[in-house]
Amino acid sequence: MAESGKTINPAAEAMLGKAAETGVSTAFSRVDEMKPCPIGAQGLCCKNCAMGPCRLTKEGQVGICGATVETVAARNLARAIAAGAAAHSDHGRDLCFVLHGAATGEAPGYQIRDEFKLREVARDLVIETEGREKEEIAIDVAEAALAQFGKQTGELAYLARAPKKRQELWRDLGIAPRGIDREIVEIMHRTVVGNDQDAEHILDQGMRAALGDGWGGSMLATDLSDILFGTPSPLVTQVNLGVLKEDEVNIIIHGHEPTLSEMIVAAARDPEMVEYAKTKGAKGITLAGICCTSNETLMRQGVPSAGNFLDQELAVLTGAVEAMVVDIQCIFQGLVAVAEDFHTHVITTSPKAKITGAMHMEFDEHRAPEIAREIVKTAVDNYPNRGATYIPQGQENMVPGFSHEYIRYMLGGYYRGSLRPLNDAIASGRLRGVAGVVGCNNPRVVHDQAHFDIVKEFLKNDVLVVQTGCGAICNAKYGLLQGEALKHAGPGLREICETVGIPPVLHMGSCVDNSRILTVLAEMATEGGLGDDISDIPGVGLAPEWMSEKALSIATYFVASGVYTLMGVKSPVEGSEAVTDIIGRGWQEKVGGKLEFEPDMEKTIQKSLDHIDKKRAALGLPEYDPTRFGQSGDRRFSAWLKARAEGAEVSPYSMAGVSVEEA
Ligand code: BF8
Repeated sequence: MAESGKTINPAAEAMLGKAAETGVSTAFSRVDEMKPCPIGAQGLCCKNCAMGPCRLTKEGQVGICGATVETVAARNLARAIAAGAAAHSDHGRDLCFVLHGAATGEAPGYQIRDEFKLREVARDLVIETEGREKEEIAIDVAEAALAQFGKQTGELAYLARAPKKRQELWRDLGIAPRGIDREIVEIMHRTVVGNDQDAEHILDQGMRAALGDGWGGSMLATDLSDILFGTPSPLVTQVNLGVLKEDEVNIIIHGHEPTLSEMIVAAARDPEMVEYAKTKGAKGITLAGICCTSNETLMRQGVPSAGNFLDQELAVLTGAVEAMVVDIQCIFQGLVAVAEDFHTHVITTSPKAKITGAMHMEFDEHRAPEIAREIVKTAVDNYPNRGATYIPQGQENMVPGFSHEYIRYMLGGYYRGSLRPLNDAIASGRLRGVAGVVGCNNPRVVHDQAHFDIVKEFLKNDVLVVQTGCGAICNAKYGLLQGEALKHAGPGLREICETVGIPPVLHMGSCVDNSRILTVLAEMATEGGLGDDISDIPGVGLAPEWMSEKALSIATYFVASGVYTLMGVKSPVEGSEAVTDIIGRGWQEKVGGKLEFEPDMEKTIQKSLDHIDKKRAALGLPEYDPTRFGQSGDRRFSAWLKARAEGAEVSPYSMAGVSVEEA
């Protein structure tokens, strides 16, 4: 870890030095000044009516209305889940409008890039495809998708993608979501003063709304993004603040929706615009992403990433950013204050998110290419205003783009694409299990450290890791999202990755793309060999540096789908033993997954591996034994080459006799 003790990213450390020198405030410094409210931190502040706010401090105390500690903590958690589910789902809703516009021609600039996926989605939404033009199908898909938000009865169409057993469980428990919006609204209703006052019952609705996010709003956001912008497949790009260029116009795209950012990519790559940048003295235009906009554009367009959540203010501090273009979610208001010390324009674009003091250039999908050009031109025009710059050196290669479609393909091509080899690898013990390590950064813990330490330890233990969101960008910075990372992998994992030709950590996209992980888990459960439900799979979900309400929604839908999910930092309900028990032991009994908050990383790793081993045992799989498999092919080959270079008389046939130790 670097000197400040606040980040493990040397580029971020360099920028923190600059912030300290110049007295610029960032989240890294504000966190020292802002002690968390001890009552709110425990989940025990109730401000749902004007008789309070009631500040409960211990078990047994009640609010003015008589609400108990567990009711208050459950209501607070449920409301946070509702907010997170609303954010993801509203993102999905907007993509419905863009798809509709693309199909009718009212949204010029957008097109249907993945017709195959369109037809697949149409099938799942029960829309006729035979003999129809893609535009006709797309209009119906967009309308059917929109209807999923406002549905009042029945259940969401995509629940049918879950294993049969899981669907039945949801129905039996009464938590199968009827409509995406309805479940969110119902949480708001239930948590109004004097309404639902049974913690377990409130939190059941939390699961229902979260499932509406994972198997509804987020899954639609992912699918429609793929239809419009292409289903990702692996490519090579770069990450870290060093992707910014001293002699080019630097534009950062930050936020979540791919709709505007895709247009900005096109505008920034337009040769005319590049020529225009040259007239201003720049050598060209560099576009770089932050947060999930970055995930969206790096996996489809190869746009490099300047970093994750906590890197956003540091990027402006370089003095080399002409425009920070933001849309929705995870955007620090503090960006505007940092930008005041530089020439950087912070440009808000969403009708849903303005920031006082920022420039607003509102996005409208009906004239997206034009607006994108205006934004890029504004950035270019700002280049001559640039003062001194300081871009920390260093960037790393990464290979993003492992959509579930690509994972299926890479395991067997078009002809035999399936997850069978993955299941077999787990069943044989070559892979101990799988882990999804996702979510944010949080300045209350060391930037990037938990993500990196946990994932490295999983790799050593032959656990295949998939990542999304800021967790994925984090480990890309430290080289784990490329082939070279195999040096960290245990023998079985290494063998699998070498055979398939993949890095040991798979980037699966943005935070709404956690729905891709659900799809993979559902397919693993139905493929055979690993039980018949998601809760049977030797796997875990983690968000070790979470901070957003969206992470709580994600965690809850993973748990309700059967996944043991461990969150770091701190528990938002630590003031209530009863609620801690409901979401842990209680949910474990109900849905086969449990939600646990574990700030200790060593314990998190141990609990994860223990859980994976327990699931292996329950399936009757051989105990994990790292010595059983894989003297990896290329290590033995390297040893053979080395022996030959040193003059040893080795024939190609002796390769098998060279021990790994010699490598
Ligand atoms: O949705 S991981 S900090 S950027 S909330 Fe935000 Fe967290 Fe990053 Fe993407 Ni997800």
